[in-house]
This record gives sequence, structure tokens and C-alpha cells, in this order.
Amino acid sequence: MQHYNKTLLAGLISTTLLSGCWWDNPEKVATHVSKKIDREEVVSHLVELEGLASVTTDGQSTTRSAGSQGYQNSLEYILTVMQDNGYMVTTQAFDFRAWEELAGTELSVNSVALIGVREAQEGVEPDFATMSYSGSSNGVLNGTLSFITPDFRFDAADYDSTDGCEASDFTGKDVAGKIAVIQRGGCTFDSKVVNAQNAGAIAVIVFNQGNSEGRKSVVNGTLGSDSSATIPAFGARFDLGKAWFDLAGSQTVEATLTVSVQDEIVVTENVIAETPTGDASQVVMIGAHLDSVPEGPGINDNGSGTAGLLAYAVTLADSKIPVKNKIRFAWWAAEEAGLVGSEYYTNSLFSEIYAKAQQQILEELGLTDPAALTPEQWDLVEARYKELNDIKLYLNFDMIGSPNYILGVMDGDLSDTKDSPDNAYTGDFEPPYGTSDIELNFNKFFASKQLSTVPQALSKRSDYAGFADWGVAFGGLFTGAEKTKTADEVALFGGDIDVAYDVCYHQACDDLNNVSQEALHINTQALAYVTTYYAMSETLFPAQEPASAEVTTFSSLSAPKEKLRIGERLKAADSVSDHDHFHGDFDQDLQ
Ligand code: DTR
Ligand code: ZN
Ligand code: ZN
Repeated sequence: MQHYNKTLLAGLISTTLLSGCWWDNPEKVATHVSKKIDREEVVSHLVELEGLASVTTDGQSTTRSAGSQGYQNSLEYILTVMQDNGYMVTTQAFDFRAWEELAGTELSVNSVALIGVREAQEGVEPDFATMSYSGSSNGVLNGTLSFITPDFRFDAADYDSTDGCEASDFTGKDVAGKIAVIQRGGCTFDSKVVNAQNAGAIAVIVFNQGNSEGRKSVVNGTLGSDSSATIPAFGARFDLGKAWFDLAGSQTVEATLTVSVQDEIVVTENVIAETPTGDASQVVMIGAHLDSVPEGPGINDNGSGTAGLLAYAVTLADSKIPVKNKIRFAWWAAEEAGLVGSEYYTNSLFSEIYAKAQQQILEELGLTDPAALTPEQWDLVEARYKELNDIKLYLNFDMIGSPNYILGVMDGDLSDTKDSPDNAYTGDFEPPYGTSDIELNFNKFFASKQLSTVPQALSKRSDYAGFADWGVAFGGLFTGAEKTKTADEVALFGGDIDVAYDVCYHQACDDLNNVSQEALHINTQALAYVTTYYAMSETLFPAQEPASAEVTTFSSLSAPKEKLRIGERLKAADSVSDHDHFHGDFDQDLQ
């Protein structure tokens, strides 16, 4: 009697399947792999990540933020798991400005101690906040308040809303050695602070503008990572600024402040891994940021996406399915500092491909000067760029296990969220071809499980932005951050109405207790389904309508106006240190 061992049998079966049609049905393979995603296994990666976090400089919590030991530990863990599972793994190093406010910030005016945003108890309105990228006070700093040119006559025809925006606003003012107090409005906080610093101010407080209801509470702003400010910079409530100004009419007003920040250029690394096989000219790319904020270990944000990618990679490797297209995995560094890692990757790679496309077309046309290209010729450049670009789609997974979750699918084609206040793609952005199909496939998966989804506006708050900007079809999942759950969403997903999707968003408590394992599991299955579907597809997206086929090329970038944008992107990419050109801190205003 013939005797088969298990491996032989499996070999025979897969040979039969290979010659049959099973592998050729992307949906079937996708369903098969997604069913194999095991909840306990996904969670096991989260448990590892929590254990790898390191203690923060101020000893208040643990972290996996870019530049920390916790990040390096997380990176080593990914390298080990991916290498052990047969993937080809590399890292990509870059440097960025890591700024962090340490514990102990204080501000008092005329001996009244004010309440900082970080200390404020629930229900108590904070008075002031440290601006991101502020300098340190280097101990306790005392100074007299010096007002620049505030204006409170909001209805007056000659109302001036640009306090401190011009260097000349400071001439003739007694600012040297004083604490400049400046009203919000008209320009970035950075301009105001740098102007004050140049005029000799020792610190700056920007108080809210007060000209509308939305401009009264504390200013929680950022100077941006390109700021040259070295003095302490705070934001404050409008009525405090007004009260100090009124008081200063009759007496000197003194302030005492302390702020201590850690601010250094650090080197960190993205992790890139790919399947050893599969068509390298049709790369299916998926990514999650690996770093957390300094304040906590980042288990939902973004241990969840990190674990989802890992669990999928291991499941796929175990399944021994020969992928048609190469799958590339990315674990991004320094997302929390402004999408720094993913934009370093997209800007360096895509600007090079774009330059190559431009060079080829110029040569083919016998031209040398890109400035001489007509709009039609630019269309050729962009069609060539798309051909040369092997990355055919990018899927993003950032916060996929929020405790009070919704099942959010990125509305890449803007079909439901064009008018949302969160939509950052206003103007003439046209979603890259394939983006709608990606959203459709995510929704198809959830529908097959009788689950609803909520379209998510493109806020540019995560790593898909660099891909979208460079014309790559994109999509992703998101279960919600600091915003609160609506009645409609409770009807769809259960959970708590008017409570944040993630109550521990960007806080020390973003730990293992802050994850919905159910959401994480289903989203990892969705990730597995959609990624496998595209990895097994010969043609990635359904053919385009003939009417628009001419602009297949790069419809999003082919309009003459958009030409300029690509030029700008190239410029931005030339100086990659300019990485967060497009992004400040997400929660924070720049002006
Ligand atoms: N970028 C996340 C939070 C976030 C906010 N909106 C979205 C939309 C899609 C993905 C993520 C997010 C963070 O890291 O804080
Ligand atoms: Zn975050
Ligand atoms: Zn995140």
C-alpha cells in the first residue's frame, strides 16, 4: 500500500490546486487567508510590544516613541519575526527633530498660578499650554509682561488682526528682557515668537484672538519643527490676555515661568520587508506606524496596526501561498512627529522615479529643458512616472483596535466625505485610479460578515498621505481617536455614546487594557482579505472607462494646475530634512 506523509500529501494537493483554478481566484484565496487570522496571535504581538516599551525621560510612563529604547526594541522584534518567517527585511535610517515637554511646567502671572493643559483635571478649563517646539526656560524665569499691538475693537473698520506678525510691530516697544504678550491672528505662532525673540524677548505668551466663540479658549499650538525659536512659548485663553492688558494700563504685570523640554536631532529607522517572490513590477504595499507618542506605550496607537501587519505576515508565510504580486510591508518611524518616516520614504523614492520619467521623456523628445515641456508633454512624463512606479497601491493601518470603536474605512475617493470639515483634500485633488476599488473591497469584506462601516475623511493625519500625494492608489482602516461616538454609530457598533473612540488617545493609559480585541481581530482579517486579494490579482484594478482612459496616466496630476504641485513636491523632496513641510502636529494649530 502506498504511504503518503503529510508534507507529500500537502505537496500533491497544492500541485493539483496550482493546475486547477483555486490560486487564480483572488477572492477565494483572500477569504482563505483572512479566516486563518487568529485573534490570540494578533494579541500576542501587542503583549510583546507593551513589554518592549521603555521608561520615559521624566519617569512618568513607558514609551515606544521614535528615538527611544522602546522604539528600538520594537524594531528588533519586527526584524526577528519577519526574518524568521522568510521575508526579506531592510531598514531605512533618517534623522528628525524629536521634541518633548518634560514634567514640571509652571506659569503664574501676578502671583496667580495658572492651570496648564497637561495638569488640568477633567471639567476644569485650562489657562495655558506650552507650544510644541518651544524652548526651555533653563530654570525659573521672571519677567514683566510687554504687550505688542493687541486690538480688541473687532467690529471697527480699521481693526488690526495681525498682532506681532511684522518685525516692525516690535519697534519702539519695550520688549528686550521682557515677556512678550501677543494676540493670536494673521500669521503663524512661529512668526510671532521669532519676531519677539529677535526683539530681545525672553519668552512669549500668545493669547487667543477673542473675535469669535471658537477663538476664546486656550491656544494649544505648535511652532512647527522648522522653528528657530529658542525661548519659551506658551498659548493662553483670550480673557486672560485681555485682563492682563487692562491691568497693564495701570501697573506693571509680572510673570514667573518654568518649562523644560528635551529637543534633539535623532536618527531613527523605518522597517521595510517584502515577500521573496511575486511580481516586482506590481508591488502591493501595506503599512503601519511603529512609533508611539512619548507619553505612552501606544498599544492602540499604533501597536494595533503593527500587530495586524505582523499577524498577517506570519499567517501568509504559514499558508505557503505563492503570491502573484510582491507584498511589501512597512513599519514607519516618527509618524507621531508629523508623518516623518513615511514621507521620507515616499519623497525620496517617488521624486527619483519622477525625475527619471522626466529625463526619459525629455530625451525621447530631444529636449533638455523641462521648462520647455507643454502640458501634453507633461502628461507623457506623468504617464511614464506611473509606469515606472512599481508600487501600485498602499494600504494603511493606524489605530485599528480603539476601545470604543467604529469600523472606519478610508473614503479615498471622497465620495462621502468631500464636504467634511476633516477632509484635507480640498481643491482639485483627484484620487488616484484604483482608490475607489480598494474602498469597495474593504466594504465587501465587512459586508460578508454582516458588518457596517463608516467612511473616514482624509485628514492627512496618517501615513497614507505621502502615497496619495504622489498619485498611488490608497486606502486603509481606522477605528477612531479623540473624537466622540455618535448615536448613529452606537446603533451600528454598540459602545458608549458621546465618549471618545479612544479615551486614552496619546496618553500613558494607551496600554493593553485600551484595545478592543474584537475590533483588532476583525480589522486584521479585513487587512488580510484585501491585501491577499490584490496580491493574487493579475490585473490589480478593473479597466478604466474608455472616456477617461486618456488621462489614465495620472488623472490626479494631469491638469496643468497640478503640474505645479508635482514640481513643489520635487522641491520639498530635494531637501528631505524639510519633511514635515506639509504637516504640523496633528492636534495643534500652526496659527
Ligand atoms: N494618525 C493617528 C490618528 C488619526 C487621526 N485620524 C486618522 C485617520 C486615519 C488614520 C489615523 C488617524 C495618530 O497617530 O495619532
Ligand atoms: Zn498618534
Ligand atoms: Zn497613529
